[in-house]
Order: sequence, then C-alpha cells, then structure tokens
Amino acid sequence: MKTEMEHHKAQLSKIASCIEKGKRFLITTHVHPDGDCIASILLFSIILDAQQKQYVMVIDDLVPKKFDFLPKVEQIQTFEQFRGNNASDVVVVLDASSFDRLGRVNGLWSSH
Ligand SMILES: [Mn+2]
Repeated sequence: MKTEMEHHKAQLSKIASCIEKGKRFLITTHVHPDGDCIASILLFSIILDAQQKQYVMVIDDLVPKKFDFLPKVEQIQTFEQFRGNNASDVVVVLDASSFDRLGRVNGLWSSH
C-alpha cells in the first residue's frame, strides 16, 4: 500500500507531466478574487512563461483595483473578455475548493 508521501509524489508527478505535455493553458480561480488567488494565478503564469507555454488567465469578475500594482495583473481577462475564445488543452484551477467557486468560468471546457 502507498504511504501518504508516495501518494503525494505520484500526484505531483502527474501534475508535472500535464504541465510538460500541455500546449495552451487556461488558468483560473474563484469569483470575488482576493490577494491569494490572484497571486496564485500570476505565479503559475510565470512558471509557464519559463516553460515557454501559451496560456490565458480568466476570472469571472473584475480584479479589484488595489491589485493593480502586481506584475502581469493587466493580462487577467474577465469572463466577458474571454468568452468564446477557449482553445486550451489544460485547465489549471487554483485556490478554489469546488468548481462552483469559478462562477461562469466553470464549464467553459466541459464540451471538450
Ligand atoms: Mn482566495
């Protein structure tokens, strides 16, 4: 039987392989965005930049003005800006405990 640590390692290597194989990523997070979710998606985008991957960041809400100072925050799209434009092969959901928390972004990929 796998130990908890082995289980986590196996999960992490699955995630690493998805990132490695993925070409176009959709990165998203919960509605009513706060500092931790915005920082999470921006950091993930920086990781993808280092891998020279294509991605879009989408949130079903406007990013509050108080986060304007964060690097790359202007690249985050609202649902309206993004709609109909999904060509991603990997979806990355950060800082959300359920798909419901994604608002209208939830299900953008369900037909794929
Ligand atoms: Mn949060």
